[in-house]
Amino acid sequence: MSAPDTAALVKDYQENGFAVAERLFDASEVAELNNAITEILDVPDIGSVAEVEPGDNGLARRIWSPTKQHSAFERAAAHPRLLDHVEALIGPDILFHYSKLHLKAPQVGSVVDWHQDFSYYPHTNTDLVTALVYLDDTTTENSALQAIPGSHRRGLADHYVDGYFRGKVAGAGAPDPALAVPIEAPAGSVVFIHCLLLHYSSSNTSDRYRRAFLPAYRAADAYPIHFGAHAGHNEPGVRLLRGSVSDTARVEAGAWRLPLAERPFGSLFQLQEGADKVTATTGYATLEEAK
Ligand SMILES: O=C(O)CCC(=O)C(=O)O
Repeated sequence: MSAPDTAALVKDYQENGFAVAERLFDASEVAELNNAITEILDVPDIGSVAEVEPGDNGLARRIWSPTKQHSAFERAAAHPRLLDHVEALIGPDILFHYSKLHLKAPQVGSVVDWHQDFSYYPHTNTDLVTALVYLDDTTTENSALQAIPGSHRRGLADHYVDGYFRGKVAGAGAPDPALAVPIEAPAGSVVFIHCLLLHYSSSNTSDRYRRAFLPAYRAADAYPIHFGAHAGHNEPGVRLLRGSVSDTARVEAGAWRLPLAERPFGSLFQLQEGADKVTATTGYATLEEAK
């Protein structure tokens, strides 16, 4: 199979910090992934596989490490079509970093506050990309990702509140929402997010789900510079998907504030909401990702 034409994707990514590959996964592949979600959640204790929305609706908002929970996600994360696009963005030597899955339920769907992914896991360089795979047709109403184009070229914003890392850009430093661009796309499309892109998503005000699978990748010569909870949890699962491993860390000059949180957390939802770490009975203790 010939390599896809990714010139426009690369141009968008370099200019804006994000780029969309429409319908990279076809309808049957999307259906397979949505069936896999149903299978993962078909357990007596949903808290053993997922994080639930606050309150008492019992709805899952986040499936932990879906690539570890179902082979359909493992295959999708390593799909050659997806990796061809990742390669165009970060080069031929590709590590799988980690994965997660967000389920934004109709009329619910927790907010994801403004943030840059790199604030959670600083590395020696910024060739880290998250692929957000929409599993439903996605519009502003059902919580399309929103981003500030070009923000990936302006360094790392302040993700601290009251002296601790809170994984969000809040208060006076928060971006003007009027500058945000909603990234709407049909099911099966993939939004590639540069690790320094400022992005957020609102709650879901529609009657439709917005499910998204998020495998994250990095160049093989990008090494973590902070061995906190995220690296502690995810580094053992990092593996080569394409190309060669690197015995050399490529280092971009810069000063990166480290994610020193006040207390342990599982997901970015928990951290941004200021929630206490959830108890072992929910299963977070074994499946948490710290992002
Ligand atoms: O699922 C979303 O809407 C956003 C996810 C996100 O920004 C993240 O997990 O970093």
